[in-house]
This record gives sequence, C-alpha cells and structure tokens, in this order.
Amino acid sequence: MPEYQLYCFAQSGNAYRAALMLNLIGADWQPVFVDFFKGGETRTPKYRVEVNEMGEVPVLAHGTKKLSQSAVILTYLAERTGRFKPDGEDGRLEALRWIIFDNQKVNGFLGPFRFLKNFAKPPGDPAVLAFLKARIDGSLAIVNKRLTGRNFLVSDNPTVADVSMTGYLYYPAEEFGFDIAKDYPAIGAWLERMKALPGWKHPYDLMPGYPLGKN
Ligand SMILES: N[C@@H](CCC(=O)N[C@@H](CS)C(=O)NCC(=O)O)C(=O)O
Repeated sequence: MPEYQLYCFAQSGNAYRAALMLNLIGADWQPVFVDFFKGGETRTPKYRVEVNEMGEVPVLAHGTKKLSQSAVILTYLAERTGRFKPDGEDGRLEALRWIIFDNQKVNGFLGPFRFLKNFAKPPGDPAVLAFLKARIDGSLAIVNKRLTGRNFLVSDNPTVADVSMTGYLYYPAEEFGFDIAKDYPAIGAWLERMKALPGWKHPYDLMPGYPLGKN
C-alpha cells in the first residue's frame, strides 16, 4: 500500500493543494475517491466519524495520522521532507500569512463561486455571484501586485504558500466565466512557473472523479 492516502475528488481545489504537493515532492501516494457530488459522502455520519469530523476533503492519511485542512497537510509534508519549506521564522510567518489570505479570500471565494456557477442545483443567485466576483477581483489584484517583479510569493523559491495559492487557479476559464491568467498577468506568469516544476499535474489529471459521474 502507498505511504500516503489522500481523500479527494477532482473538482476540489482545496484538495488539489495537497495532491499537488504530494506529487511535487515525489511522494508515494494514492487518492481515495470521495463521492461529494452524487453521494454527498462528506455529509454522512460515517465520513464524519471515520474520516473527518469537519466533513471536508482533503484528508491525508499517513500511518496512524489523519490530517485535514490543506494548510496543515502542506505544513506537515514540508516539515517531514524539507521541501517547499519556507526559510526561518520570517519565512514561516510570511508563508502562513499568504496561506491564510488564500484560504479565506482568494480560493476561499473562488471555490464557492465556481460551485454556485457550475454545480449547484439550482444555480447560484446572480446577486451572490456578483458579490463573490467583486471579492475575488479584489483579492486577485492583491496577489497579482505581490507577484509583480517576484518569482514566488515568499522567496525566490516556491514554498507551501505558492502550492496553496494554486488551489482553483488551473481549472478551465469556462468554469469561472473569466480567465484569471489573462486578467492578472503576474499571476498568469507565476502559474506557468509553478507548472514547470517537476511533478506538476493538472487537478483533473491528479485526482479521481473527472468528468463528473465517471467514478
Ligand atoms: N479550509 C479547508 C477547506 C476544505 C473544503 O472546503 N473542502 C470542500 C471541498 S472543495 C468540502 O469538502 N466541502 C464539503 C461540504 O461542504 O460538505 C482546506 O483548505 O482544506
């Protein structure tokens, strides 16, 4: 059995952070498909008792540990392997600052926006989508400014903050109705740099469940 198991599904940008990290570090891992869309698996008592009381993916199983929250998973893997680990206290705190900003205001808004636009039944209320889009634009502009004139978010090398920030950013533009890489050129260039890292894969190639109904 592979060393790590990751509970995930292809459409989850939150899970993608962990799947991408595992691939970038060359870990021995396998995905465990969570049937979020059809089976509502994360909402079942069984999932909440046996996998994650918070009712979410990703969850990383490693030996006797079961870790949830992508930020915790990324930190755990960086600590264990030394890969994508920010340098020193300043680097660690800076990475944490961007990870929290990402979780709350970048991918934290992009995820629900894309869900309401593509998957929710009935689809999201246009007023809610407009509210989220305005928040997304504000946050992406901040990230774009940060990445202007620098290669990665925290230092010259990619760290867990960069891995975290990729969350939903590689999903097709049609799923958002706008093209992030085009609208925010410094983010676009940074996405290309991340894509060039050995082990990079697109979320739909890394996690099971795409297209919907396949598993
Ligand atoms: N902050 C969490 C967010 C995790 C999250 O929201 N995951 C979604 C899938 S993208 C989920 O499992 N939602 C289950 C539900 O809402 O029932 C992380 O970064 O791991």
